[in-house]
Amino acid sequence: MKARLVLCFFLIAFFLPSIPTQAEGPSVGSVTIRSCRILAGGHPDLNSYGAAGGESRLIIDNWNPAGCGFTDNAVMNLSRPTHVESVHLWYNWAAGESSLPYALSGSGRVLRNGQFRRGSCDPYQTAWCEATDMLGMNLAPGSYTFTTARRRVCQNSGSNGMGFIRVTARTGRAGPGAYPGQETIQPSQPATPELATGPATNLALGKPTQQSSTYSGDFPASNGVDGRKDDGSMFHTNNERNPWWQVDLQGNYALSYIMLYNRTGCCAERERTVQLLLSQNGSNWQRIYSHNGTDFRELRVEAGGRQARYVRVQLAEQNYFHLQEVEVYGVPAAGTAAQPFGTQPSQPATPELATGPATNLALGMPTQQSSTYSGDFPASSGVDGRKDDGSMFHTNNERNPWWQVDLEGNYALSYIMLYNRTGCCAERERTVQVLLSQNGSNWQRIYSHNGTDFRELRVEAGGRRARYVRVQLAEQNYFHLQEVEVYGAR
Ligand SMILES: [Ca+2]
Ligand SMILES: [Ca+2]
Repeated sequence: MKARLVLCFFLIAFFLPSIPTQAEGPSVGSVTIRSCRILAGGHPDLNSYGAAGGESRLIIDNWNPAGCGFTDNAVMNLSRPTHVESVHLWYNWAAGESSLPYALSGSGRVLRNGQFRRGSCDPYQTAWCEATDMLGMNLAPGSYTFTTARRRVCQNSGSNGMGFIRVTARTGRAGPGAYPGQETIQPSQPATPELATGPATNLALGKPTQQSSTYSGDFPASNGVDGRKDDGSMFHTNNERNPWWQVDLQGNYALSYIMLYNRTGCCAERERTVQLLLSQNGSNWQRIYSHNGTDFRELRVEAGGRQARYVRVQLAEQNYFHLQEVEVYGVPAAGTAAQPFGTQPSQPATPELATGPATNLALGMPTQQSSTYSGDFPASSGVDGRKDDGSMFHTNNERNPWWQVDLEGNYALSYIMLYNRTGCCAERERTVQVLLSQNGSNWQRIYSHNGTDFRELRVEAGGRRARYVRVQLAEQNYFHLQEVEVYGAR
């Protein structure tokens, strides 16, 4: 067990590239990352374990030493009956946080609502701690998903969108009776009554959104998933025919129900014809609900376990369309994995942009930032072509710090690339937003990051025209990026 913890600290060292010299210090001995038991790269499977059973040991470790962001789910595939003893993950705990709720599901059913509890911590980075839950469950072969209420599961680039988990278990003999006196849970087995109430996680919270038009910058599409239910936090389209709003859950889920929260200060009658549509690919939609023409404050629409990645609400008439919030509840669909973070809903580029332009329009152009941390980190470092920590822009620690570039002409933008700091502190950019403007005064927010760490982030601009590109944090913090690149055409 002690050796396992030592390995954990090395894993932590790779979460935080800023501390390798500490993690390689004498107190953790001569173990290196190569000593870690990488049993099955991105697709953990007990086939690669191969023991006859009976021995308790680490059986799944889908870590690999690549870039790591945070997601809210991890998948394990069991190829034989298994007595799963414990599940572990590691992350940077918030102050005062001691447990993390999760749901274990198989075949779209919740098998267990558990808690990861804070355990041993890294001696140097004391907020980085092991999170453990003792399961003691006998699981039949199949695919199982751990879903956490917050994005705390490490997702690395080689995991096909799946999070990072470690599982200790004993394998059993195949077939019934592998564990005398204990029932083996089948992934397709109905959940026990106390679990059938379903998980309480709002799948839409903080996910990427779009709307057919935006009434004003105060009411972007992202207001529909910001967790606030008040008129100051609505999405709001223009008055148009069949206006719509949608959210990308970034993975296929078996949906239980959707909650719509209507405007309260006025105008609730505009939502009388609201419809709800689902899609697995963002192109083919299935309408599952049409409202009956009455006013509502809160509306619950049953989804009956239908699978979807995209949820759209839309009016069946011409009007303004606004809601304070949309919540989506369900569980991960079996055998699917979330898309890598940072991806956007399918948004076909215009033909001339689809081939991908090669010129970085921002390179060497005039820049500004809301404040300058020191003379070593001017705004112009964001467009000097260098991607290293010695060439960052860097603001003070302030509310909603921003940086922007003037392209000195309006362009139809294809996409924007953000390159994050690498030596440390990448987590400061978790709330980054991208805004566009044609005149430097009126801004349109086209992207809000989902709260995960990133190294490189590509934000699709869908051919929108802009002269000014701004990046900004949605919170108080220092703000720094190594480089910002802008691609598009005249
Ligand atoms: Ca809201
Ligand atoms: Ca630079």
